[in-house]
Amino acid sequence: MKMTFRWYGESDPISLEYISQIPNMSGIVSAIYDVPVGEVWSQESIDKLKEDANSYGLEMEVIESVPVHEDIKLRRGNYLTYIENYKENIRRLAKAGVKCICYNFMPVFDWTRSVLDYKLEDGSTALVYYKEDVDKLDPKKLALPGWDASYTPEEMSELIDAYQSIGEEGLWNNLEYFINEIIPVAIECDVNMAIHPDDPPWPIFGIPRIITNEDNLDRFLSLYNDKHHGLTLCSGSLGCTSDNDIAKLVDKYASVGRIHFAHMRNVKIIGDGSFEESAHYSSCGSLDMVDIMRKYHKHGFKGYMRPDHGRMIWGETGKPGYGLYDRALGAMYLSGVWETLEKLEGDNNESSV
Ligand code: DNO
Repeated sequence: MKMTFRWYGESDPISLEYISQIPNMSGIVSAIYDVPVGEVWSQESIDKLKEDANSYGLEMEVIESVPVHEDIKLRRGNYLTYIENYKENIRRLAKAGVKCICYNFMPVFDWTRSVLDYKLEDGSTALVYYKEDVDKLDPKKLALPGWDASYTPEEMSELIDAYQSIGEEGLWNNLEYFINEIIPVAIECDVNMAIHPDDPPWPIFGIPRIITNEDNLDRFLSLYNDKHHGLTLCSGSLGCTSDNDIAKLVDKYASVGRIHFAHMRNVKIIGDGSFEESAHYSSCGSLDMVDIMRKYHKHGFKGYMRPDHGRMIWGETGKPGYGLYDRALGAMYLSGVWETLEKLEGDNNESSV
């Protein structure tokens, strides 16, 4: 396992130096942020990102995300050009030594929450999703960090209608088409493509979402039978409903080498489709983080891991979910669990000789 940390480039208030000071940190997870969705990233900007990371002793082997243009997800308009651009981005990233690309196939909206700075009892703030508040939101007027904010309300309305009319099966067809186009390039470049599950893993605003549960992950993986076609297993996204057993999913997909990127986040399930993000430590939320780590370890997981969203603690302000302190605590906790598992395994091996 290689521990990594998400970094939003030069505009990120957290410096590469700070990231490099977190013990056991192997590299950053980043992207080129100043290029419109769907366009080709310049080789210079990719190389510069890598050099910046390397100059602090950090690798740049994971990209999150190369976003998928809505025309591809709807298979309309300029989708053929955007798919060619996507392939070119895979080639260019591979040239810079990237080994894993995270992406998602969520229509219009990326991760969705009702409040980004909900005050918890201990004074820290966290991202939360309260179903009844989300149900009252107007998707045409929403903009959350990480979303493509370039749509006008009219464009947004048209997009939402378009997804409602293709429905889940239409989205599956378009995903299959996209996968059949890009995976051969990923194989050629030896880059692992790792889809991120939908967050939350259920339809919102009447728009279909399909990367949501075990059946759909099975269906997704069966679209292309090659290990370069795999998953970002996000414990927090899939784990905000008790219908998904994260340790079981990790056990299943790590055993066949299809998890390339592990997002580790704990969540507190509030019931009836609501949840609060919590500190990584198991008893702070609903997930048994050690059990999940144990499953990765059991299968000799060699992929990348990162602490996912953190709370805001110790007075820090910044990008919701992506402050330094709580994510650094998360990274250390996860590295500590991993080191323990490694050493216990060593002990077991010795005692069995
Ligand atoms: C949330 C993230 C997601 C993720 C994309 C991957 O913080 O986990 O925004 O980066 O969905 O494509």
